[in-house]
Amino acid sequence: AVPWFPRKVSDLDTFAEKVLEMGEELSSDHPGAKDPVYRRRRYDIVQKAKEYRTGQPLPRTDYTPEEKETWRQVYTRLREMYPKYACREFLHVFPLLEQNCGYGPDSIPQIEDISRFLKDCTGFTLRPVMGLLTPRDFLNSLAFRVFHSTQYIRHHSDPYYTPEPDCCHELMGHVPLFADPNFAELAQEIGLASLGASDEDIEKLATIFWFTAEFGLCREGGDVRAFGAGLLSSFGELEYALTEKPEKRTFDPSQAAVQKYPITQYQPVYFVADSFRDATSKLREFNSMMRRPFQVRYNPYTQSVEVL
Ligand code: H2B
Ligand code: FE
Repeated sequence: AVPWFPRKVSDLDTFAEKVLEMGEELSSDHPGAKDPVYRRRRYDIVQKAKEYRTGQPLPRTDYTPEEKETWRQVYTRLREMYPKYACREFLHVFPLLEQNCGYGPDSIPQIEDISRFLKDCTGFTLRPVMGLLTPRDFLNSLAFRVFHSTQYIRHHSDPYYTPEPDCCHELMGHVPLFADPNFAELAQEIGLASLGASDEDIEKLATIFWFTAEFGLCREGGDVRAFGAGLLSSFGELEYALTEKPEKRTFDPSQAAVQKYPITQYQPVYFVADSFRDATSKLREFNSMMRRPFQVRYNPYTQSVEVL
């Protein structure tokens, strides 16, 4: 049997309450687990994500001075590294986010403003989310050019560490590339392949997502630069990834799909793409070999998926 999958963008509403971890609770080893003020704050922020439905304005958050201070520390440190380490497309978009979406060291941008901007660039939009979605749900939403974004921020006790995605990771790491047409196409391609895919194929696609959107590197002239959000939101790993220490292989989806990886340490292996377009065409070829008894096509006029 083919697993259920969303056919229209409003079907993504069914994911709102199905988060894997965190959500309203924090695990006991979370840096904020013993801080009742932090927990209360997280609870309030995720309620709005839980209640959000397609078509509504995205919830705005009035961030506290403490939250803004955490953002300022992360922003300042990453921002100064980007010119040396980030890929060309990221460096092109970042100043546009500063001009149009309230990016800067002194304020945490609002997902409503970012979503409008992305929609103009590539048709991508954001949705608020309580925490980690299943890989299937998360990837399925990319088929609709929808990215789920958390709005809470990591605990202030350790601004340079987070065990989960937070707004620093989403807004600094992921958002800039969703404004790039070629990256948007790559992300949607992973999403389309995930619709109704077997559990085995979802694992492969999630691993491909890991080695591209999270930890991907790309060639630029004679140089190698980062485009993965896991790198662009972690100055420690960003610097390490571009040294000689880790192994770097040319991106090949059939290899990347089955590569083992640690989630709590720096990556021992990275994949280097020639370009987003080249990665997309390789991915299409790989996807065409997956066993799925139907094809899908996205209809942007109706924001729905046609099954062929
Ligand atoms: N859920 C959320 N909310 N954000 C993510 O970045 C995310 C996710 N990543 N679920 C997914 C899983 C990813 O690690 C893959 C596809 O497994
Ligand atoms: Fe991520």
